[in-house]
Amino acid sequence: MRLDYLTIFPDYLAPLRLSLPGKAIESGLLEMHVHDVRDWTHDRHRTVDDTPYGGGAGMVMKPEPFGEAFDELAIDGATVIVTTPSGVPFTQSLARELSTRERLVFLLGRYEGIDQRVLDHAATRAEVREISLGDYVLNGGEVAAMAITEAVVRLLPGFMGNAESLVEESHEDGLLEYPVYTKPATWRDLEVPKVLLSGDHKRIAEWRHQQAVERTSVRRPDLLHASQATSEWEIVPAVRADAPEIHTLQLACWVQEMHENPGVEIPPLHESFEDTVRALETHDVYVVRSAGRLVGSVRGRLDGDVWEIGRLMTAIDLQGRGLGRQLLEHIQAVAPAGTRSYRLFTGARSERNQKLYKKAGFRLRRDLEAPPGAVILTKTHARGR
Ligand code: JD8
Repeated sequence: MRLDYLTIFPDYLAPLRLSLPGKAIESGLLEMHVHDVRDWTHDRHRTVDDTPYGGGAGMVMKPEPFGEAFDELAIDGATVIVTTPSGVPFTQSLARELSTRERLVFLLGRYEGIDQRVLDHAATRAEVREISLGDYVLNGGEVAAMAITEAVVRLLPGFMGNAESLVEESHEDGLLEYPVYTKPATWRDLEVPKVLLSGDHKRIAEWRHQQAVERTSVRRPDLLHASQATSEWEIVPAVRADAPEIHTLQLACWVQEMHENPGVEIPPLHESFEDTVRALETHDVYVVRSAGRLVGSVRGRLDGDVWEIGRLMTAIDLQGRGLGRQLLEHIQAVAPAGTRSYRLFTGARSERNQKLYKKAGFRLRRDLEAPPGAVILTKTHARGR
């Protein structure tokens, strides 16, 4: 990924070089270029601002230096990020979306902001995203750019030493983090919760989920409502007419999977549309729509007394809102009579998916033979206990 920053305070971004380990830049995973907008001025005072048309307090940043910078940096086809208090809120799901881009160009304003024609012109050459860090006023766009950079870059494949931890985080599944503890087991007469010392992974997963839900309901009920509000995303049985969108969502999810796990073999990528149509006959397939768009799907098929769950998929821009968890809960709930256990396959390196399933009580079964590049997770059905 290439990152360019246009600012009148280039030194303000110096800390980025500290937080983004050099090896990511050395390994070519990341390329960072900070530019001083004044370099594209031609007057003695290197002027970048002027009084606002229509009057009012403060100054506005002039368009010409930005235009010349765009030409020299050839921003065509890039994603231009303008950090501004009037932008859309920055979220984890937006971070994930931006992490799929090849190039980000940050426009960082000061004063009262940047002449609007700079954004309008950029939009004729590149994708332009106006993003706000939050509902408070800063003096410029640099701080927001640094936060967005860190949130995006750490999602790049191969960036975080152990991608595993990425999945456990707040906002990943629509819930805040559960409390964490480490040695010593007793500190200043304070004990670590006994369940965490039990070694019972199922009870630990349930306790952690409960803690996350409680914290979220107290501190961020809006998140809880958002994930509860999936009822607005009604999960319904799929029909033949859903097949084209299911196939499209499937391809999108596998491409994302390939992007997040370079070199991973994704068998379903080779499945045809006819395979998707046939699956509507051979499986119980469910879909979710939001504003008419098919945004999620999952399927199940009975193999003896095992309910085989598969193709759990959610649209990239809705990931992290608990929809995946909702689909997983639903497909378990609709398991037919006679089901004694659940089984599912996922990518051996798909930490995100494996965590979702483990959090839901599934266990990784290295003792069972899985297709190449995949792992099997199973869970006993209530009736099977
Ligand atoms: C860019 C100029 C200052 C803003 C007059 C104060 C983001 N969450 C956020 N809060 N503030 C910003 C932000 C502020 C900026 C610029 C981003 C460029 N200012 C202006 C309008 C009122 N001054 C931000 N992201």
